[in-house]
Amino acid sequence: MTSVREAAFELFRKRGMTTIFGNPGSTELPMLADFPDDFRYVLGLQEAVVVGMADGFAQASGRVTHVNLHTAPGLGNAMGAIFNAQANKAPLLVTAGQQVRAQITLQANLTNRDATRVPHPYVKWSFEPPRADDVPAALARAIHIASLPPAGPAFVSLPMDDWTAELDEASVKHVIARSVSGRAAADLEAVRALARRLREAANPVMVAGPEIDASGAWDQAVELAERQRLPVWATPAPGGGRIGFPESHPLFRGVLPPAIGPVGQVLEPYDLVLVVGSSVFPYYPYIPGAPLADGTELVAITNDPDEAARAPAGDAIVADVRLTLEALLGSLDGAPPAREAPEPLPELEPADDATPLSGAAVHATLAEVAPDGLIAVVESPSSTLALRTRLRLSRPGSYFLSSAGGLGFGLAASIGVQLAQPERPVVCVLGEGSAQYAITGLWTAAAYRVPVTFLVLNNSEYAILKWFAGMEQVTGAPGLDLPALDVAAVAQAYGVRSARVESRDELHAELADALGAGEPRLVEVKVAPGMSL
Ligand SMILES: Cc1ncc(C[n+]2csc(CCOP(=O)(O)OP(=O)(O)O)c2C)c(N)n1
Repeated sequence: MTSVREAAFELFRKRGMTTIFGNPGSTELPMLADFPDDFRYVLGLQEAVVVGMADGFAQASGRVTHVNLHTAPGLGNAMGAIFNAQANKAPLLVTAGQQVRAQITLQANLTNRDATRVPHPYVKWSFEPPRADDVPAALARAIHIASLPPAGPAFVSLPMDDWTAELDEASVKHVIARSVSGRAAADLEAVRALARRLREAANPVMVAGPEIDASGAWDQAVELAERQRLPVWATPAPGGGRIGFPESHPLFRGVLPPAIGPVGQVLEPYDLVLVVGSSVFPYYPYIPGAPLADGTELVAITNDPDEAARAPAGDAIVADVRLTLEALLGSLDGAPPAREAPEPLPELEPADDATPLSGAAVHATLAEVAPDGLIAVVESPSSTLALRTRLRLSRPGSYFLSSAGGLGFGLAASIGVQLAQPERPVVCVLGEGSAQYAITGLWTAAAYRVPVTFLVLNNSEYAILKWFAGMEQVTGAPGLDLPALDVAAVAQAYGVRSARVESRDELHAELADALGAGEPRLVEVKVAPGMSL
């Protein structure tokens, strides 16, 4: 005989899921009893932070990651972060405790009423096992569903008395042992047809999306662009949560604008647009126009049937991005096309040193001190583009941003990313407003000595919302100023050493020190109001 708990932990162990992110309550304690030594529990102080950390860990490790929440209120707190995780395609097993079975019907306190309906729109599967005996199979099913493409969160509600139930070992051994793999190759006919279209195109272009990085197709994307002499644009910034192409590469052109009309215009000079690993497109805000100009065709490669189905224009191949690029490269053997490589981009103007610093000056300084292999986790809305332009990140797995734009991802995810990638330096770039949505994550960074460098750009406002107000012709909106937020002092209170700086020299020195410190540090820099490009 074995207990449900023993069987569940054996399942997690087999799947390499030995790091669990959580915030416990009385309904979760039975799961955590006699916590095995080979597992690590990472405590977050609020559930949105717990899910954000797990999201970062799942994306940076490529593994299904378990996040355990406290019944109804914990799950409720986590919803915004689960919304982010589904947009990020982060493979998460989300579990929450539930009342003992004998008290669900009478709805005792802490019953997670209609537990499966709560996260329903944002998870791939939502389930409460009908019997304790079914818990291991339900967990296994959720793990497989989370990892199958497109990856995303799956939810299981777990009545607290199930963990000690006894099971016949033979009944769970197959459930624990089995694996499921979901990388599907593309229809060869469709790949050959795409190869023909590419060969015949006069002026084709590639748009690189986040799934290139997630599927491990970085080298194939570079090879395809180089062999076919394709200029490369990054998919629009708000939805493109990962970088899919080296941004210092001479073929790289920049980040597409995020709205329908402007994207159509940027793509107008090209006769064939090959979108790799992105939706078409993560648009926001609404600026109408033609999604594609007359004379421009588009083919998207995506592992997400829904992305393929909802695209407003162009054809799509639904399959694993790396396998499809490999097949495409195979079909393109032969002489390279007689196309001119695009002109190199003009050199950037040096950033102005005037104080308060611009976002561009901050990111130029970060670029000066950036150690090899730097990973940037980013939530600094008014300076995201400046960061992309100045840092030119060029290695896989180097950039994470919430594809859904729900604030609170950045600070939390950076901790998960660092835990998953202990050998690489991680900088978490935050607006002072964004930092507040997951501020308690600083405690976790300090308590577990997770050596993230938090760089906070403080402009005393919600700058991006003021920009949106201009776009939307809104005047007189309240709630867009943030006077007197002292993030450095808050960091100290959570146990993270911090510094507040104003000049570029001070920023340079503090950042360089923080990045080499081997412990979490926070550097808060005063920046000028407004957008920074
Ligand atoms: C959970 C959540 N709540 C509210 C918003 C709306 N929102 C988008 S950007 C933003 C302001 C961010 O301010 P800050 O981090 O200071 O960055 P800045 O715009 O000044 O660069 C807000 C409130 C959001 N995206 N997510």
